[in-house]
Amino acid sequence: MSPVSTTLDGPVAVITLDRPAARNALNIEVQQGILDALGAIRRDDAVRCVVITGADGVFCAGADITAFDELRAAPVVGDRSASTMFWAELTGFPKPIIAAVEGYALGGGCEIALACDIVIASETARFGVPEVKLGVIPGAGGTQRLIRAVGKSTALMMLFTGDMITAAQALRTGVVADVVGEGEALTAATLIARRIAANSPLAVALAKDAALRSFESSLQQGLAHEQRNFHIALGSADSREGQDAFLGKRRPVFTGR
Ligand code: CO8
Repeated sequence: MSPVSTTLDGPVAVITLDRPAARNALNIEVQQGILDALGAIRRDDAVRCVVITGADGVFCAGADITAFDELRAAPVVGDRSASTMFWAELTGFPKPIIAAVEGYALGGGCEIALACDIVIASETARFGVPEVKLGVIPGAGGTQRLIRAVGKSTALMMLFTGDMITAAQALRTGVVADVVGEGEALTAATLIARRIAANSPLAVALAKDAALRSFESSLQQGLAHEQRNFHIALGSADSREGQDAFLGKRRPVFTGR
């Protein structure tokens, strides 16, 4: 049985990591499974938003600790392994991705959440980067995205101690957008995904592209990129449809063109 499953709920695709005996740890099969799922979703215009979650009350316990030798064997430069391709696809994905986190999001699991656009957590969720306890450090954005998400002091406390933070702390520091009751993260994330899917997919993709550019550029460069995307959106059929629908007091029907 595949350790990753995808279900379609109208325009929302839910990808579930399903390897509960190892707390959904990321072995090659899990990473290949998410990579394949994202590839199919990327090509399917009917899917407008993605939710990633974990089965059995755990998001993901990080890299598979039994498989570190595979990681050691990978070349430092030019690696085309499923792992490298998976992280590249996740972080460069054009459609919005929401992480629905129940239970532990540790190591690579925390890095998946940090790479998603929005994180919704249940009140019992725990986030951590315990890599130093294993003699390694995060290798998929954990040092870079965590510090941007929570600020220097909290990030370094987490990175140096390996201690977890609670959902409440994650909310306070901005790692997560909302905290819901235990067992409700997927439902809450899916509701947000449906609201996103009702908007112009082109405008949402342009907003994602412009907003994430802020991590890579100066303010002036980011503003110039925003202007570029703004004018692309303004010239789209979707922007005319949005305008007509508002003025005609009806629901818009967006096509992504
Ligand atoms: N990898 C492999 N197996 C795991 C992992 C994991 N990350 N996490 C849990 N498991 C397995 C356990 O070994 C156990 O297996 P078994 O039943 O056969 O003994 C089973 O899952 C259940 O685990 P627990 O009994 O520990 O379950 P608990 O609910 O008590 O605890 C925890 C759950 C808190 C998630 C706990 O299992 C834990 O701390 N796991 C490890 C978390 C961790 O350290 N993650 C970071 C991994 S490193 C990383 O992500 C980046 C690595 C970069 C590598 C570079 C290498 C060169």
